[in-house]
Amino acid sequence: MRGRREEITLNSVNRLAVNPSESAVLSPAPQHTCGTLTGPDRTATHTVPGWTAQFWTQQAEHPLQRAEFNSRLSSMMEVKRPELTEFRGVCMSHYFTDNFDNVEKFQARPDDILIVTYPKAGTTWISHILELIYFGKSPEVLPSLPIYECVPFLELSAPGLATGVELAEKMSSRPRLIKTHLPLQLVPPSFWEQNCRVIYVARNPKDNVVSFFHFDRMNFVDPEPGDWNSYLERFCQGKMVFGSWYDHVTGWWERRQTHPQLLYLFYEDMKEDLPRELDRLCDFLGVALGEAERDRVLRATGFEAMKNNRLTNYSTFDMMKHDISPFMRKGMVGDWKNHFTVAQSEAFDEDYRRKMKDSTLSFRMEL
Ligand code: PPS
Repeated sequence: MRGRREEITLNSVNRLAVNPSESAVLSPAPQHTCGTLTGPDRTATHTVPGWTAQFWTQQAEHPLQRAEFNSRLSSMMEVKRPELTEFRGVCMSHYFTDNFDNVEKFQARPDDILIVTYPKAGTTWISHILELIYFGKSPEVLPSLPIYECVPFLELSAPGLATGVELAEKMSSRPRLIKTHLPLQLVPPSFWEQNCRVIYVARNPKDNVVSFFHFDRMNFVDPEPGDWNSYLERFCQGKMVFGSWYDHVTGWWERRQTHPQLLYLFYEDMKEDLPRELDRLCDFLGVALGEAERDRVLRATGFEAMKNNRLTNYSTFDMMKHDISPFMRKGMVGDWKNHFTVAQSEAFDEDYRRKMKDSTLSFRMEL
């Protein structure tokens, strides 16, 4: 390769996307990775799935590749907020259904681990715990890539990004950790056929909806959230992307009866006593962690550690605007008290009691 390697910042990437006199040398990303452009101080990263890129001040050796890269980069930056639509009886947005033919046909492997949550229930937290349990000992296996590249989001299909299915299919790590927010009935059949292990994390609905509201304000892959009052109403009606919280948490809770390979965890339990829940998780997985490794996992998965870790805090994900609200926002139980009025809380509790009356599932709204 010719030329001097240029230090990349987000600004220089943007400049490159519009200035043809600058050059990029691009190559398909190795194995299961996506291409990532990283700033020298690691404060600005741009990810273009399917490509790794090195930038050079002299002429590009592969101008056609540069053109394709630039076109993918541009389409990625043009993501528009979707409308809420209905898909097989569940509210969704097209970013999670456009690729559904391939999602449905996805071939799970017996050692895949499916991480399932209703959005904002602790997906990233449990994903990082699992990454560290399986790959934390070997830096060469756990690449310095953001979590959304190491743990593919199966049903995601957004402009300029490799689909979750593509990412999962390219993964060479064993086990593959795969994330989904799908309600039970939409999960690809091969996960059941292969008797895969499933880790479900549920969070109390009041904190869950608050977290979802702030997330939708900053995440442009989801529909416009509107104001808090109308958002809360829509949550109670199940008119959210991925449908009703009630259907989701109870559907997966019932599934435990017929799928013993399903571990059902609660965000509140993890907040209360993470070491205890880590031990439960390891028992379920049949993994024995040494004392030092266990300590390392616990230290790295505390809220502050994950908030300050660029690989877990989504600061590199372009469709999220952290100046509106950070992805790692508060990470607590009971923040709903700062959002619900007394009247909203009473009405919510009444509705909750009605909808949950036939279920053995219960939640703690505070610790
Ligand atoms: S997503 O977009 O559905 O994948 O989001 P998800 O990761 O499920 O949920 C994000 C919320 O989880 C909080 N979080 C944590 N809480 C405590 N400890 C740790 N380590 C942790 N990691 C993530 C995160 O802050 C979001 O909750 P809120 O209430 O918005 O802060």
